Parts: sequence; C-alpha cells; structure tokens
Amino acid sequence: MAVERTLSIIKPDAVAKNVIGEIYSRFEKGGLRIVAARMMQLSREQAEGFYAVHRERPFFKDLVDFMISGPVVVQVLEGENAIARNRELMGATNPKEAAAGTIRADFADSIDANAVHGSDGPDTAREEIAYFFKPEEVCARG
Ligand code: RTP
Ligand code: MG
Repeated sequence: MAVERTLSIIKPDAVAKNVIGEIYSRFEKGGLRIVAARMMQLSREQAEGFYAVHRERPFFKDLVDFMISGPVVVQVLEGENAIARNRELMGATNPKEAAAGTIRADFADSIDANAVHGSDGPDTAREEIAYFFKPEEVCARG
C-alpha cells in the first residue's frame, strides 16, 4: 500500500459542536497523520470554487451556503491508503446510511450538515490540497 495524502475539511456544523478534537482523534487513531492544518472562514467564491464539480447539481447553492455559514478546519491527512481510509472513517454522505462508529454517524445531523469532507480520489486529492495549501505549508512525515 502506498503512503498517500488527502484533503479533509471539518465543516461548520462540527466546528460549532466543538468536536474538532474528537474528529482529529478519529484520524489519528485511524492511522492518519495531520501534516497541514488551518482554521478559516471560507468566502462564497472559495466555497464555490472548491465544489465547482457540483455547480450544476440542485443542492449546489445549499451546499455553498452551508460551507460559508461558519468557520471550517482544513487539513491534509497522510498515511497508508489515506484517501480511502479517510472516506472509511467519515462514513456515508448521508449520516442515516453511515456505518456505526464513523464520524458522520456520530457527529452529522443531515446530508447537508454532514460534519466532514474528504477527497474522493488521487486526482481530486492533489487538486484540493493545492487549493488550500502551498507545498511548503505541508509538513514532512514525522
Ligand atoms: P464531500 O465531498 O463533502 O466529502 O461529500 P461526499 O463526497 O460524501 O459527497 P458528494 O457527492 O461529493 O457531495 C458533496 C456534498 O454535497 C451535499 N449533497 N447533498 N441533497 C443531496 O442529494 C446531496 N448530495 C450531496 C452533501 O453535503 C455532500 O457532502
Ligand atoms: Mg465529494
């Protein structure tokens, strides 16, 4: 298995619930290392650009409105199979369908307010990491 990097976002609902630490703990216990991190308030333009692939979808405006409703925490996670591993730890998009013990099962309220984002493949991981972090802001594996 290859060591990969993936882009993760703790969404405004989870930040508001004060569970940043609990979610970081899930990443760490799940074998992923946080190698870059930033708390930020996304602008509408930043959120629209990040989710541009969904621009034509009916839920796009609600998704953008939600992502700018409060601060988010953006991080790069590194580890064996990090992209798929993070998606496993997150659980299904709709928390009602998320497996027990996953982040979304435990912290998400709805398909809109679903606690976390994770890149869905190697190409999107590379693009999404570059969207938020300069190469020198991603720290080498310790
Ligand atoms: P994310 O990109 O946020 O990690 O979530 P995901 O891969 O599990 O889901 P994706 O299909 O990429 O959708 C992005 C976000 O849009 C919202 N969504 N709403 N109402 C709906 O049918 C619907 N489908 C997707 C979700 O909040 C999802 O996280
Ligand atoms: Mg997605």
